Amino acid sequence: MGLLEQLYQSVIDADEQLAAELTEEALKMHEPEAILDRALRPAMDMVGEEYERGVRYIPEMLLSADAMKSAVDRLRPRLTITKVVSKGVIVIGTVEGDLHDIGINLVAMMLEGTGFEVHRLGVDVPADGFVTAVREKQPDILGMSALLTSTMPAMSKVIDALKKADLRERVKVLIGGAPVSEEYAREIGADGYARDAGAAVRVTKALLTDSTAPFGPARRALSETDAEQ
Ligand code: B1M
Repeated sequence: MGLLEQLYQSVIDADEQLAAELTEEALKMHEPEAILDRALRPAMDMVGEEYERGVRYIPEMLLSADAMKSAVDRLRPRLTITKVVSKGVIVIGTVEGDLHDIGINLVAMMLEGTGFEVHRLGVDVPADGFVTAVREKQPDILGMSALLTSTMPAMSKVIDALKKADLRERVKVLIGGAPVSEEYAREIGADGYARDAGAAVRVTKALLTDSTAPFGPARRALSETDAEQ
């Protein structure tokens, strides 16, 4: 079994220590992004599939998440090594009712690694928590994550709350998470959507270089495909 395959298996087996060790080993020959894409993400996908099929239960899913986190912790120094002067301020969090934070933490790490100042609000953040953070930190971008179909509408509530607080035009809104789509982002009036952490960096950069966003031309930066051009 190859190293990345062993790492994939260690996350599925929820072996936290082995996952950390194998990640250290893998970093000697692979880029962190490759480790994420070829071992860690697929392992969590498999864990989710097994949960859906009823062959894995929540406590096991949680233990695999811990193994994934210990692996991601080993990647962190390599993902943030290029940190330079702040390119912009971002406030980021998982919406109300949602406790998933592995993906958003990766997004935060990648943004920090590219030189952005990131304020993490954590999980289960109510709409007024986002609004307060926008008022206090005055970020360029507000990032929201949702992993559950049932918590996606909370993103729309945050945008409504920003409008009510007269803050919507002061910040650009980026959303992401497995069930979220570009179509949904357009539907709720977000400025950007990113499929993964790499795309989040590209879309963030695109949103910040478009001085007339949000609303009109910001839509050009809505998807990572657009942002890549
Ligand atoms: Co949950 N869970 N979970 N879970 N869980 C999913 C999401 C699920 C798809 C599993 C399944 O059924 N196949 C399913 C959701 C179904 C749905 O609604 N569509 C599900 C469910 C049902 C639940 C519970 C309801 C189970 C229950 O209690 N009955 C419950 C809900 C708890 C709650 O939130 N209120 C629950 C609980 C949990 C755990 C606590 C056990 C644990 C989370 C631990 C943690 O995060 N600290 C957990 C886990 C681990 C998962 C899976 C297996 C893995 C998620 C993950 O970390 N993926 C997940 C199945 C899956 O995703 N395949 C599942 C790896 C991560 C790197 O990817 O999070 O997608 P991801 O992030 C990516 C992109 O989405 C994107 O970039 C990230 C990095 O590339 N992205 C952004 C994310 N946020 C972004 C923001 C951006 C831009 C990009 O801009 C701001």
